[in-house]
Amino acid sequence: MRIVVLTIFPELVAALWSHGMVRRAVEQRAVSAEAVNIRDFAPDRHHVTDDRPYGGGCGMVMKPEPLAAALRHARDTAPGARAILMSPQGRRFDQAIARELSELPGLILVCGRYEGVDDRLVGGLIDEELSIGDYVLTGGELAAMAVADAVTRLIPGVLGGEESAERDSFSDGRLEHGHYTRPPVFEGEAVPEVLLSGHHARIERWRLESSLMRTFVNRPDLFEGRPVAPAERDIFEAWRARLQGLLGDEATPAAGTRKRRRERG
Ligand code: 4HQ
Repeated sequence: MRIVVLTIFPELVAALWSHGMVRRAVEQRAVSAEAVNIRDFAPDRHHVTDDRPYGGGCGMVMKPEPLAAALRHARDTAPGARAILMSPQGRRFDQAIARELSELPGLILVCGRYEGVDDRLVGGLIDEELSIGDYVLTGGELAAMAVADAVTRLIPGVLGGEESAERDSFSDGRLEHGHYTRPPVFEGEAVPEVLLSGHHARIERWRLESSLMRTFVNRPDLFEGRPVAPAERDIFEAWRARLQGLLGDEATPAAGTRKRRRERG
């Protein structure tokens, strides 16, 4: 995968490939990453990339010519790449989109500054707009880095153990289970007993239950519009049984549903 980021602050973006797992991915040649300075494509002597907005008002707009030239250059060095503008108006970036992008031959991530880029670029040289969330950044760089980071760790070979990506939060529509390491007791709090037991089946079940509980409490929206897997159903049924024990059979609507089904035979 080739990733080219167009920015007026290439050092800021290059910090991503100088550290940690993304650096290793570049060293392994799993990705080739480059931050291209848009200013290098400004034709005038002072390499100006911004100008005043037509119609007046405060703030500046990114001039289309340097960006267009930088984009054409990037397309030449990244065949088949998708050109993406970082923008609050874009499709909301998530793990499913990260997976989709990780299967492309290349990404060209365009970072605006100031009030944004001249709108004529959006309909033309840009394939798609992506947003990393409903808040306003001073530039697209942090958004591009978030996308490049999330995509890079999904490229085959980058994580080492591919199953690690399968266990990630969101990859199966749930948050991840809790994690613990030594010491066994920290500030009076012990690691859950089962994790020290060496009993793999029970550990797997604990992890699934932890994952479901954290999702249920923190992000119940993640359960909407997706099927409940059989192993998940087992745990939900166990919760239901415990709640019914606590509240009494008739007190829960679910108990009523079951009774009616029994009556229907
Ligand atoms: N931007 N997700 C770049 C964002 C943003 C976001 C605001 C994009 C400033 C110039 N980008 N302009 N949120 O806040 O992607």
